[in-house]
Amino acid sequence: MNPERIRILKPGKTKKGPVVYWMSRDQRTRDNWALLFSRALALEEDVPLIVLFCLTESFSGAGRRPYEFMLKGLLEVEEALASKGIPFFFLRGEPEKVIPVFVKKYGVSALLTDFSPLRIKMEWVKKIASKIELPFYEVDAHNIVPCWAASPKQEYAARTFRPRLHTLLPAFLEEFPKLEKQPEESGILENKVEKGITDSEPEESSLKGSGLKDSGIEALLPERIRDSSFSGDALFEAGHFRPGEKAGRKVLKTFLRERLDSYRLFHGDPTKAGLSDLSPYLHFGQLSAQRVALEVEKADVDEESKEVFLEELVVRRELSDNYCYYNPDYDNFNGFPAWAKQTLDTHRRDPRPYLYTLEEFEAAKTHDPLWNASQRELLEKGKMHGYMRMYWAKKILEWSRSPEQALEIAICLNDRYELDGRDPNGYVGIAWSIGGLHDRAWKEREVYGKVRYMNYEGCRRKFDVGAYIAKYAGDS
Ligand code: FAD
Ligand code: FO1
Repeated sequence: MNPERIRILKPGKTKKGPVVYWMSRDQRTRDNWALLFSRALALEEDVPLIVLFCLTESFSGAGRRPYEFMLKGLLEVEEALASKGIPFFFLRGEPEKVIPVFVKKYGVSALLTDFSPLRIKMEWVKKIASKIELPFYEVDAHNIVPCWAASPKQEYAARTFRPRLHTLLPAFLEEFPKLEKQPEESGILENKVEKGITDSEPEESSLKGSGLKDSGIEALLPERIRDSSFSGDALFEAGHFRPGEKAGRKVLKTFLRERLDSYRLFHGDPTKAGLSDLSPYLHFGQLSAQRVALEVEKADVDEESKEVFLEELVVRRELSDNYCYYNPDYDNFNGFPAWAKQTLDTHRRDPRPYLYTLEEFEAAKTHDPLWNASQRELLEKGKMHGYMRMYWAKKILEWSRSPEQALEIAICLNDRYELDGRDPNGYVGIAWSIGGLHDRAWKEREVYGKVRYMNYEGCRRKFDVGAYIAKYAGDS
Protein backbone atom coordinates (compact mmCIF):
# COMPACT_ATOMS: atom_id res chain seq x y z
CA MET A 1 0.00 0.00 0.00
CA ASN A 2 1.57 3.22 -1.17
CA PRO A 3 1.98 5.39 1.97
CA GLU A 4 1.29 8.51 -0.09
CA ARG A 5 -2.40 7.54 -0.04
CA ILE A 6 -2.64 8.40 3.65
CA ARG A 7 -2.06 11.74 5.37
CA ILE A 8 -2.13 12.74 9.00
CA LEU A 9 -4.76 15.37 9.78
CA LYS A 10 -3.95 15.38 13.46
CA PRO A 11 -0.95 13.65 15.11
CA GLY A 12 -1.29 12.09 18.53
CA LYS A 13 -0.12 9.13 20.54
CA THR A 14 -2.09 5.93 20.20
CA LYS A 15 -3.33 4.49 23.46
CA LYS A 16 -5.10 1.15 23.84
CA GLY A 17 -8.57 1.33 22.30
CA PRO A 18 -10.44 0.52 19.06
CA VAL A 19 -9.46 2.07 15.71
CA VAL A 20 -12.40 3.70 13.90
CA TYR A 21 -12.83 4.08 10.13
CA TRP A 22 -15.43 6.81 9.61
CA MET A 23 -16.74 5.73 6.18
CA SER A 24 -18.23 8.53 4.11
CA ARG A 25 -17.34 8.75 0.41
CA ASP A 26 -16.13 5.21 -0.19
CA GLN A 27 -19.01 3.02 0.87
CA ARG A 28 -17.59 -0.43 0.11
CA THR A 29 -15.63 -3.21 1.78
CA ARG A 30 -13.66 -4.44 -1.25
CA ASP A 31 -10.82 -2.46 -2.83
CA ASN A 32 -11.07 0.27 -0.20
CA TRP A 33 -7.70 1.77 0.82
CA ALA A 34 -9.20 3.57 3.83
CA LEU A 35 -10.56 0.28 5.19
CA LEU A 36 -7.32 -1.56 4.40
CA PHE A 37 -5.21 1.07 6.21
CA SER A 38 -7.58 1.04 9.19
CA ARG A 39 -7.36 -2.75 9.41
CA ALA A 40 -3.56 -2.63 9.18
CA LEU A 41 -3.41 0.00 11.95
CA ALA A 42 -5.71 -2.05 14.24
CA LEU A 43 -3.62 -5.16 13.57
CA GLU A 44 -0.38 -3.30 14.37
CA GLU A 45 -1.78 -1.96 17.66
CA ASP A 46 -3.54 -5.27 18.34
CA VAL A 47 -6.87 -3.47 18.95
CA PRO A 48 -10.34 -3.95 17.39
CA LEU A 49 -11.43 -2.10 14.24
CA ILE A 50 -14.87 -0.45 14.06
CA VAL A 51 -16.44 1.09 10.95
CA LEU A 52 -19.03 3.85 11.31
CA PHE A 53 -21.23 5.86 8.99
CA CYS A 54 -22.93 9.08 10.08
CA LEU A 55 -26.20 9.90 8.30
CA THR A 56 -26.94 13.64 8.11
CA GLU A 57 -30.45 15.09 7.89
CA SER A 58 -29.77 16.53 4.44
CA PHE A 59 -27.04 16.40 1.85
CA SER A 60 -26.57 18.87 -1.01
CA GLY A 61 -30.20 18.86 -2.03
CA ALA A 62 -30.39 15.08 -2.44
CA GLY A 63 -33.91 13.69 -2.74
CA ARG A 64 -35.31 10.26 -1.87
CA ARG A 65 -33.83 8.36 -4.85
CA PRO A 66 -30.12 8.86 -4.01
CA TYR A 67 -30.76 8.21 -0.32
CA GLU A 68 -32.50 4.91 -1.03
CA PHE A 69 -29.69 3.89 -3.37
CA MET A 70 -27.09 4.78 -0.72
CA LEU A 71 -28.88 3.17 2.23
CA LYS A 72 -29.43 -0.11 0.37
CA GLY A 73 -25.71 -0.07 -0.41
CA LEU A 74 -24.90 0.46 3.26
CA LEU A 75 -27.01 -2.55 4.20
CA GLU A 76 -24.66 -4.60 2.06
CA VAL A 77 -21.60 -2.95 3.62
CA GLU A 78 -22.83 -3.94 7.09
CA GLU A 79 -23.28 -7.55 6.00
CA ALA A 80 -19.92 -7.76 4.25
CA LEU A 81 -18.13 -6.25 7.26
CA ALA A 82 -19.87 -8.69 9.61
CA SER A 83 -18.49 -11.57 7.54
CA LYS A 84 -15.03 -10.12 8.28
CA GLY A 85 -15.80 -9.79 12.00
CA ILE A 86 -15.84 -5.97 11.73
CA PRO A 87 -18.76 -4.19 13.46
CA PHE A 88 -20.58 -1.40 11.61
CA PHE A 89 -22.13 1.52 13.49
CA PHE A 90 -24.81 3.58 11.74
CA LEU A 91 -25.05 6.95 13.48
CA ARG A 92 -27.41 9.83 12.85
CA GLY A 93 -26.76 13.54 13.17
CA GLU A 94 -24.09 16.02 12.20
CA PRO A 95 -20.66 14.29 12.08
CA GLU A 96 -18.89 17.19 13.82
CA LYS A 97 -21.22 16.63 16.80
CA VAL A 98 -21.65 12.87 16.81
CA ILE A 99 -18.13 11.62 15.98
CA PRO A 100 -16.27 13.37 18.86
CA VAL A 101 -18.87 11.95 21.30
CA PHE A 102 -18.53 8.48 19.78
CA VAL A 103 -14.70 8.41 19.97
CA LYS A 104 -14.83 9.53 23.60
CA LYS A 105 -17.56 7.05 24.53
CA TYR A 106 -15.63 4.07 23.13
CA GLY A 107 -12.11 5.20 24.10
CA VAL A 108 -11.09 5.18 20.45
CA SER A 109 -7.32 5.24 19.90
CA ALA A 110 -7.21 6.45 16.27
CA LEU A 111 -9.73 7.82 13.73
CA LEU A 112 -9.48 7.41 9.93
CA THR A 113 -11.73 8.76 7.18
CA ASP A 114 -11.77 8.66 3.37
CA PHE A 115 -11.10 11.79 1.28
CA SER A 116 -13.51 14.11 -0.46
CA PRO A 117 -12.67 17.52 -1.94
CA LEU A 118 -16.19 18.84 -1.37
CA ARG A 119 -16.68 21.71 1.08
CA ILE A 120 -19.20 19.76 3.22
CA LYS A 121 -16.77 16.92 4.03
CA MET A 122 -13.73 19.21 4.38
CA GLU A 123 -15.65 21.24 6.97
CA TRP A 124 -16.74 18.14 8.88
CA VAL A 125 -13.11 16.98 9.00
CA LYS A 126 -11.80 20.39 10.12
CA LYS A 127 -14.34 20.69 12.94
CA ILE A 128 -13.79 17.13 14.15
CA ALA A 129 -9.98 17.54 14.09
CA SER A 130 -10.36 20.57 16.38
CA LYS A 131 -12.51 18.62 18.87
CA ILE A 132 -10.61 15.36 19.30
CA GLU A 133 -7.30 14.52 20.98
CA LEU A 134 -6.29 11.40 19.07
CA PRO A 135 -4.47 10.62 15.82
CA PHE A 136 -6.75 11.45 12.85
CA TYR A 137 -5.83 10.18 9.35
CA GLU A 138 -7.27 10.78 5.90
CA VAL A 139 -6.96 8.25 3.06
CA ASP A 140 -7.74 9.01 -0.58
CA ALA A 141 -9.64 5.82 -1.43
CA HIS A 142 -11.49 7.42 -4.36
CA ASN A 143 -8.70 8.45 -6.76
CA ILE A 144 -6.10 6.14 -8.22
CA VAL A 145 -3.47 8.86 -7.74
CA PRO A 146 -4.22 10.64 -4.44
CA CYS A 147 -5.54 14.14 -5.16
CA TRP A 148 -2.75 15.83 -3.19
CA ALA A 149 -0.09 13.75 -5.01
CA ALA A 150 -1.51 14.26 -8.53
CA SER A 151 -0.89 18.00 -8.49
CA PRO A 152 -0.04 20.73 -5.95
CA LYS A 153 -2.39 23.20 -7.68
CA GLN A 154 -5.54 23.71 -9.76
CA GLU A 155 -4.83 22.35 -13.23
CA TYR A 156 -5.81 24.45 -16.25
CA ALA A 157 -7.12 21.64 -18.46
CA ALA A 158 -6.98 17.91 -19.08
CA ARG A 159 -3.94 18.47 -21.33
CA THR A 160 -1.90 19.90 -18.41
CA PHE A 161 -3.14 17.27 -15.93
CA ARG A 162 -2.84 14.15 -18.13
CA PRO A 163 1.00 13.97 -18.31
CA ARG A 164 1.28 14.37 -14.53
CA LEU A 165 -1.20 11.57 -13.95
CA HIS A 166 0.35 9.22 -16.50
CA THR A 167 3.79 9.67 -14.89
CA LEU A 168 2.40 8.81 -11.44
CA LEU A 169 -0.01 6.00 -12.41
CA PRO A 170 2.52 3.13 -12.32
CA ALA A 171 3.23 3.85 -8.62
CA PHE A 172 -0.48 3.77 -7.71
CA LEU A 173 -2.39 1.60 -10.18
CA GLU A 174 -1.63 -1.57 -8.21
CA GLU A 175 -3.67 -4.60 -7.15
CA PHE A 176 -5.41 -4.42 -3.75
CA PRO A 177 -4.36 -6.65 -0.85
CA LYS A 178 -7.05 -8.84 0.70
CA LEU A 179 -8.98 -7.50 3.72
CA GLU A 180 -7.96 -9.63 6.72
CA LYS A 181 -10.79 -11.06 8.83
CA GLN A 182 -10.91 -9.66 12.37
CA PRO A 183 -10.67 -12.30 15.10
CA GLU A 184 -13.98 -12.69 16.96
CA GLU A 185 -12.36 -12.94 20.34
CA SER A 186 -11.19 -9.29 20.15
CA GLY A 187 -14.31 -8.62 22.21
CA ILE A 188 -15.59 -5.96 19.90
CA LEU A 189 -18.96 -4.46 20.25
CA GLU A 190 -22.05 -5.81 18.53
CA ASN A 191 -23.44 -4.03 15.50
CA LYS A 192 -25.86 -1.46 16.69
CA VAL A 193 -27.81 1.42 15.24
CA GLU A 194 -26.94 4.28 17.56
CA LYS A 195 -29.99 6.47 17.85
CA GLY A 196 -28.20 9.75 17.09
CA ILE A 197 -25.63 10.30 19.84
CA THR A 198 -26.06 13.89 20.95
CA ASP A 199 -23.66 16.27 22.63
CA SER A 200 -24.99 15.38 26.07
CA GLU A 201 -23.44 12.36 27.76
CA PRO A 202 -25.21 9.43 26.02
CA GLU A 203 -27.04 6.96 28.25
CA GLU A 204 -25.28 3.60 28.39
CA SER A 205 -26.97 2.03 25.32
CA SER A 206 -27.18 -1.75 25.29
CA LEU A 207 -24.52 -3.56 23.31
CA LYS A 208 -27.18 -5.78 21.80
CA GLY A 209 -28.41 -3.30 19.19
CA SER A 210 -30.23 -4.22 16.00
CA GLY A 211 -28.24 -3.84 12.78
CA LEU A 212 -29.39 -1.82 9.78
CA LYS A 213 -31.16 -4.75 8.21
CA ASP A 214 -33.68 -4.88 11.04
CA SER A 215 -34.57 -1.23 10.55
CA GLY A 216 -35.91 -1.18 6.97
CA ILE A 217 -35.03 1.58 4.51
CA GLU A 218 -38.07 3.77 5.22
CA ALA A 219 -37.14 4.09 8.90
CA LEU A 220 -33.52 4.83 8.01
CA LEU A 221 -34.34 7.73 5.67
CA PRO A 222 -33.75 11.17 7.21
CA GLU A 223 -37.06 12.52 8.48
CA ARG A 224 -37.34 15.40 5.99
CA ILE A 225 -36.61 13.07 3.06
CA ARG A 226 -39.26 10.59 4.20
CA ASP A 227 -41.88 13.33 4.54
CA SER A 228 -41.20 15.31 1.36
CA SER A 229 -40.90 14.67 -2.36
CA PHE A 230 -39.99 16.63 -5.45
CA SER A 231 -42.29 17.00 -8.46
CA GLY A 232 -40.02 14.80 -10.59
CA ASP A 233 -39.97 11.89 -8.12
CA ALA A 234 -43.29 10.58 -9.46
CA LEU A 235 -41.67 9.72 -12.81
CA PHE A 236 -38.77 7.77 -11.30
CA GLU A 237 -38.45 4.12 -12.38
CA ALA A 238 -36.23 2.66 -9.66
CA GLY A 239 -35.33 -0.55 -11.52
CA HIS A 240 -32.66 0.83 -13.86
CA PHE A 241 -29.83 0.71 -11.28
CA ARG A 242 -29.69 -1.92 -8.55
CA PRO A 243 -27.72 -0.44 -5.62
CA GLY A 244 -24.75 -1.93 -3.78
CA GLU A 245 -21.26 -3.38 -4.18
CA LYS A 246 -22.39 -6.65 -5.75
CA ALA A 247 -24.63 -4.92 -8.30
CA GLY A 248 -21.79 -2.50 -9.14
CA ARG A 249 -19.40 -5.36 -9.84
CA LYS A 250 -22.04 -7.02 -12.03
CA VAL A 251 -22.52 -3.86 -14.10
CA LEU A 252 -18.73 -3.68 -14.51
CA LYS A 253 -18.62 -7.29 -15.71
CA THR A 254 -21.37 -6.68 -18.27
CA PHE A 255 -19.69 -3.47 -19.44
CA LEU A 256 -16.36 -5.25 -19.95
CA ARG A 257 -18.06 -8.09 -21.82
CA GLU A 258 -20.58 -6.17 -23.92
CA ARG A 259 -19.89 -2.42 -24.18
CA LEU A 260 -16.22 -1.55 -23.63
CA ASP A 261 -15.18 -2.81 -27.07
CA SER A 262 -17.52 -0.36 -28.83
CA TYR A 263 -17.16 2.49 -26.29
CA ARG A 264 -15.11 4.59 -28.75
CA LEU A 265 -17.90 4.28 -31.34
CA PHE A 266 -21.03 4.62 -29.22
CA HIS A 267 -20.24 6.57 -26.03
CA GLY A 268 -21.31 9.86 -27.64
CA ASP A 269 -24.66 8.53 -28.87
CA PRO A 270 -27.53 8.80 -26.35
CA THR A 271 -29.71 6.46 -28.44
CA LYS A 272 -27.21 3.62 -27.86
CA ALA A 273 -26.40 1.69 -24.69
CA GLY A 274 -22.77 2.69 -25.13
CA LEU A 275 -21.76 3.85 -21.64
CA SER A 276 -20.47 1.87 -18.66
CA ASP A 277 -23.40 2.92 -16.43
CA LEU A 278 -20.93 2.87 -13.53
CA SER A 279 -21.32 6.46 -12.25
CA PRO A 280 -23.90 5.83 -9.47
CA TYR A 281 -21.62 3.10 -8.03
CA LEU A 282 -18.50 5.24 -8.42
CA HIS A 283 -20.17 8.29 -6.87
CA PHE A 284 -21.26 6.40 -3.75
CA GLY A 285 -17.96 4.57 -3.65
CA GLN A 286 -19.76 1.22 -3.97
CA LEU A 287 -17.21 0.41 -6.67
CA SER A 288 -13.55 1.45 -6.81
CA ALA A 289 -12.44 3.36 -9.93
CA GLN A 290 -9.06 1.69 -9.44
CA ARG A 291 -10.76 -1.71 -9.72
CA VAL A 292 -12.44 -0.57 -12.95
CA ALA A 293 -9.12 0.65 -14.39
CA LEU A 294 -7.32 -2.60 -13.44
CA GLU A 295 -10.03 -4.70 -15.13
CA VAL A 296 -10.21 -2.46 -18.23
CA GLU A 297 -6.43 -2.67 -18.69
CA LYS A 298 -6.67 -6.50 -18.66
CA ALA A 299 -9.64 -6.64 -21.06
CA ASP A 300 -8.92 -8.13 -24.48
CA VAL A 301 -10.82 -5.52 -26.53
CA ASP A 302 -10.25 -2.64 -28.94
CA GLU A 303 -7.19 -0.80 -27.56
CA GLU A 304 -8.45 2.62 -28.63
CA SER A 305 -11.76 2.07 -26.83
CA LYS A 306 -9.83 1.30 -23.66
CA GLU A 307 -7.86 4.52 -24.04
CA VAL A 308 -10.94 6.65 -24.68
CA PHE A 309 -12.67 5.11 -21.66
CA LEU A 310 -9.65 5.45 -19.32
CA GLU A 311 -9.32 9.11 -20.36
CA GLU A 312 -12.82 9.67 -18.92
CA LEU A 313 -12.52 7.36 -15.92
CA VAL A 314 -9.04 8.46 -14.83
CA VAL A 315 -8.09 11.84 -16.31
CA ARG A 316 -11.51 13.55 -16.42
CA ARG A 317 -12.76 12.10 -13.13
CA GLU A 318 -9.58 12.85 -11.15
CA LEU A 319 -9.39 16.30 -12.77
CA SER A 320 -12.79 16.97 -11.17
CA ASP A 321 -11.41 16.25 -7.71
CA ASN A 322 -8.43 18.50 -8.53
CA TYR A 323 -10.74 21.41 -9.38
CA CYS A 324 -12.99 21.04 -6.33
CA TYR A 325 -10.05 20.53 -4.00
CA TYR A 326 -8.07 23.59 -5.11
CA ASN A 327 -10.92 25.93 -6.03
CA PRO A 328 -13.32 26.77 -3.16
CA ASP A 329 -15.63 28.42 -5.74
CA TYR A 330 -16.17 25.13 -7.55
CA ASP A 331 -19.94 25.58 -7.55
CA ASN A 332 -20.23 29.28 -8.40
CA PHE A 333 -19.48 31.86 -11.09
CA ASN A 334 -16.27 33.10 -9.42
CA GLY A 335 -14.66 29.71 -10.01
CA PHE A 336 -14.83 30.08 -13.81
CA PRO A 337 -11.64 30.88 -15.77
CA ALA A 338 -11.04 34.65 -16.13
CA TRP A 339 -11.65 34.66 -19.91
CA ALA A 340 -15.04 33.01 -19.41
CA LYS A 341 -16.16 35.38 -16.64
CA GLN A 342 -15.14 38.30 -18.83
CA THR A 343 -16.97 37.07 -21.93
CA LEU A 344 -20.13 36.10 -20.01
CA ASP A 345 -20.10 39.54 -18.38
CA THR A 346 -19.89 41.21 -21.79
CA HIS A 347 -23.02 39.35 -22.89
CA ARG A 348 -25.08 39.70 -19.72
CA ARG A 349 -27.49 42.09 -21.39
CA ASP A 350 -27.99 40.08 -24.60
CA PRO A 351 -31.67 39.22 -25.06
CA ARG A 352 -32.37 35.60 -24.09
CA PRO A 353 -34.42 33.87 -26.84
CA TYR A 354 -36.47 32.06 -24.15
CA LEU A 355 -36.65 32.30 -20.37
CA TYR A 356 -37.76 29.45 -18.09
CA THR A 357 -38.11 29.07 -14.33
CA LEU A 358 -36.64 26.20 -12.29
CA GLU A 359 -40.11 24.60 -12.17
CA GLU A 360 -40.51 24.77 -15.98
CA PHE A 361 -37.07 23.24 -16.55
CA GLU A 362 -37.79 20.63 -13.85
CA ALA A 363 -41.08 19.62 -15.53
CA ALA A 364 -39.38 19.42 -18.97
CA LYS A 365 -41.72 22.17 -20.22
CA THR A 366 -39.53 24.11 -22.64
CA HIS A 367 -40.13 24.77 -26.38
CA ASP A 368 -37.35 22.31 -27.29
CA PRO A 369 -38.41 18.62 -27.54
CA LEU A 370 -34.76 17.49 -27.44
CA TRP A 371 -34.04 19.35 -24.21
CA ASN A 372 -37.32 18.09 -22.72
CA ALA A 373 -36.38 14.51 -23.64
CA SER A 374 -33.05 14.82 -21.82
CA GLN A 375 -34.80 16.15 -18.70
CA ARG A 376 -37.29 13.31 -18.85
CA GLU A 377 -34.47 10.78 -19.14
CA LEU A 378 -33.08 12.29 -15.93
CA LEU A 379 -36.45 12.16 -14.12
CA GLU A 380 -37.32 8.63 -15.29
CA LYS A 381 -33.92 6.92 -15.06
CA GLY A 382 -32.05 9.05 -12.49
CA LYS A 383 -29.14 9.24 -14.96
CA MET A 384 -28.98 11.43 -18.06
CA HIS A 385 -26.67 10.35 -20.90
CA GLY A 386 -23.30 12.10 -20.70
CA TYR A 387 -23.55 13.69 -24.15
CA MET A 388 -26.99 15.15 -23.39
CA ARG A 389 -25.76 16.66 -20.09
CA MET A 390 -23.61 19.10 -22.05
CA TYR A 391 -26.53 20.18 -24.27
CA TRP A 392 -28.87 20.24 -21.23
CA ALA A 393 -26.64 22.57 -19.19
CA LYS A 394 -25.75 24.87 -22.11
CA LYS A 395 -29.39 25.44 -22.96
CA ILE A 396 -30.07 26.29 -19.30
CA LEU A 397 -27.42 29.02 -19.73
CA GLU A 398 -29.16 30.22 -22.94
CA TRP A 399 -32.65 30.26 -21.41
CA SER A 400 -31.88 31.75 -17.96
CA ARG A 401 -31.67 35.42 -16.92
CA SER A 402 -27.97 35.21 -15.94
CA PRO A 403 -25.08 32.73 -15.78
CA GLU A 404 -25.46 32.67 -11.98
CA GLN A 405 -29.12 31.72 -12.22
CA ALA A 406 -28.28 29.09 -14.84
CA LEU A 407 -25.63 27.59 -12.53
CA GLU A 408 -28.08 27.50 -9.67
CA ILE A 409 -30.77 25.74 -11.72
CA ALA A 410 -28.37 23.24 -13.29
CA ILE A 411 -26.77 22.32 -9.94
CA CYS A 412 -30.16 22.11 -8.23
CA LEU A 413 -31.70 19.73 -10.80
CA ASN A 414 -28.46 17.75 -11.25
CA ASP A 415 -28.07 17.18 -7.49
CA ARG A 416 -31.79 16.60 -6.91
CA TYR A 417 -32.30 13.89 -9.56
CA GLU A 418 -28.97 12.38 -10.74
CA LEU A 419 -28.08 9.20 -8.85
CA ASP A 420 -24.45 10.19 -9.47
CA GLY A 421 -25.12 13.82 -8.46
CA ARG A 422 -23.60 15.84 -5.57
CA ASP A 423 -20.23 14.87 -6.96
CA PRO A 424 -17.11 16.78 -8.11
CA ASN A 425 -17.82 15.46 -11.64
CA GLY A 426 -21.12 17.30 -11.58
CA TYR A 427 -19.75 20.66 -10.45
CA VAL A 428 -17.01 20.39 -13.08
CA GLY A 429 -19.38 19.18 -15.82
CA ILE A 430 -21.69 22.12 -15.17
CA ALA A 431 -18.79 24.63 -14.92
CA TRP A 432 -17.38 23.22 -18.20
CA SER A 433 -20.76 23.63 -19.93
CA ILE A 434 -21.72 27.06 -18.57
CA GLY A 435 -18.35 28.60 -17.65
CA GLY A 436 -15.82 27.15 -20.10
CA LEU A 437 -13.85 25.43 -17.33
CA HIS A 438 -11.06 23.17 -18.72
CA ASP A 439 -12.18 24.31 -22.20
CA ARG A 440 -10.96 27.05 -24.55
CA ALA A 441 -12.59 30.14 -26.08
CA TRP A 442 -14.70 29.63 -29.25
CA LYS A 443 -16.23 31.93 -31.84
CA GLU A 444 -18.08 34.72 -29.99
CA ARG A 445 -21.89 34.74 -30.08
CA GLU A 446 -24.96 36.07 -28.21
CA VAL A 447 -25.41 35.07 -24.55
CA TYR A 448 -22.55 32.46 -24.58
CA GLY A 449 -19.84 34.94 -25.55
CA LYS A 450 -16.82 32.72 -26.36
CA VAL A 451 -18.09 29.77 -24.26
CA ARG A 452 -18.51 26.70 -26.46
CA TYR A 453 -21.95 26.61 -28.11
CA MET A 454 -24.10 23.54 -28.78
CA ASN A 455 -27.38 23.31 -30.64
CA TYR A 456 -30.07 21.02 -31.98
CA GLU A 457 -28.42 20.90 -35.43
CA GLY A 458 -25.14 19.81 -33.88
CA CYS A 459 -26.93 16.96 -32.13
CA ARG A 460 -28.69 15.91 -35.35
CA ARG A 461 -25.28 15.52 -36.98
CA LYS A 462 -24.16 13.28 -34.12
CA PHE A 463 -27.10 10.95 -33.52
CA ASP A 464 -30.75 10.13 -34.33
CA VAL A 465 -32.43 12.98 -32.44
CA GLY A 466 -35.93 11.76 -33.41
CA ALA A 467 -35.30 8.35 -31.83
CA TYR A 468 -34.03 9.92 -28.59
CA ILE A 469 -37.03 12.27 -28.39
CA ALA A 470 -39.43 9.39 -29.04
CA LYS A 471 -37.78 7.35 -26.29
CA TYR A 472 -38.43 10.00 -23.64
CA ALA A 473 -41.51 11.66 -25.11
CA GLY A 474 -43.54 11.17 -21.95
CA ASP A 475 -46.99 12.74 -22.19
CA SER A 476 -45.74 16.03 -23.66
P1 FAD B 1 -18.98 6.59 -18.88
O1 FAD B 1 -18.83 7.39 -20.13
O2 FAD B 1 -19.07 5.13 -18.92
O3 FAD B 1 -17.76 7.04 -17.92
C1 FAD B 1 -17.23 6.20 -16.92
C2 FAD B 1 -16.82 7.07 -15.75
O4 FAD B 1 -15.85 8.03 -16.17
C3 FAD B 1 -17.96 7.91 -15.19
O5 FAD B 1 -18.72 7.18 -14.25
C4 FAD B 1 -17.21 9.05 -14.52
O6 FAD B 1 -16.70 8.66 -13.26
C5 FAD B 1 -16.07 9.27 -15.49
N1 FAD B 1 -16.46 10.30 -16.44
C6 FAD B 1 -17.07 10.14 -17.64
N2 FAD B 1 -17.25 11.34 -18.24
C7 FAD B 1 -16.77 12.28 -17.37
C8 FAD B 1 -16.68 13.71 -17.38
N3 FAD B 1 -17.12 14.42 -18.42
N4 FAD B 1 -16.14 14.31 -16.31
C9 FAD B 1 -15.70 13.59 -15.25
N5 FAD B 1 -15.74 12.25 -15.17
C10 FAD B 1 -16.29 11.61 -16.22
N6 FAD B 1 -20.72 12.84 -13.57
C11 FAD B 1 -21.04 12.40 -12.29
O7 FAD B 1 -20.45 11.40 -11.83
N7 FAD B 1 -21.95 13.07 -11.51
C12 FAD B 1 -22.61 14.17 -11.96
O8 FAD B 1 -23.41 14.77 -11.24
C13 FAD B 1 -22.31 14.64 -13.29
N8 FAD B 1 -22.95 15.76 -13.76
C14 FAD B 1 -22.60 16.24 -15.02
C15 FAD B 1 -23.22 17.41 -15.47
C16 FAD B 1 -22.86 17.94 -16.72
C17 FAD B 1 -23.53 19.21 -17.18
C18 FAD B 1 -21.89 17.29 -17.52
C19 FAD B 1 -21.49 17.83 -18.86
C20 FAD B 1 -21.27 16.10 -17.08
C21 FAD B 1 -21.62 15.58 -15.82
N9 FAD B 1 -21.02 14.40 -15.32
C22 FAD B 1 -21.34 13.95 -14.06
C23 FAD B 1 -19.94 13.69 -16.07
C24 FAD B 1 -20.43 12.56 -17.00
O9 FAD B 1 -21.49 13.02 -17.78
C25 FAD B 1 -20.89 11.36 -16.18
O10 FAD B 1 -19.87 10.99 -15.28
C26 FAD B 1 -21.20 10.14 -17.04
O11 FAD B 1 -22.17 10.44 -18.01
C27 FAD B 1 -21.69 9.03 -16.12
O12 FAD B 1 -22.19 7.93 -16.83
P2 FAD B 1 -21.29 6.62 -17.09
O13 FAD B 1 -20.57 6.22 -15.85
O14 FAD B 1 -22.18 5.62 -17.75
O15 FAD B 1 -20.26 7.22 -18.12
N1 FO1 C 1 -21.89 10.92 3.29
C1 FO1 C 1 -21.97 10.88 4.66
O1 FO1 C 1 -20.93 10.70 5.31
N2 FO1 C 1 -23.16 11.05 5.32
C2 FO1 C 1 -24.33 11.25 4.65
O2 FO1 C 1 -25.38 11.40 5.28
C3 FO1 C 1 -24.28 11.28 3.21
C4 FO1 C 1 -25.46 11.48 2.47
C5 FO1 C 1 -25.36 11.49 1.04
C6 FO1 C 1 -26.50 11.70 0.25
C7 FO1 C 1 -26.40 11.73 -1.14
C8 FO1 C 1 -25.13 11.57 -1.74
O3 FO1 C 1 -25.01 11.61 -3.09
C9 FO1 C 1 -23.97 11.36 -0.97
C10 FO1 C 1 -24.08 11.32 0.43
N3 FO1 C 1 -22.95 11.09 1.21
C11 FO1 C 1 -23.03 11.10 2.57
C12 FO1 C 1 -21.71 10.64 0.59
C13 FO1 C 1 -20.86 11.77 0.07
O4 FO1 C 1 -20.53 11.50 -1.24
C14 FO1 C 1 -19.59 11.80 0.87
O5 FO1 C 1 -19.92 12.13 2.17
C15 FO1 C 1 -18.52 12.73 0.41
O6 FO1 C 1 -17.88 13.27 1.51
C16 FO1 C 1 -18.95 13.91 -0.39
O7 FO1 C 1 -18.19 13.82 -1.58
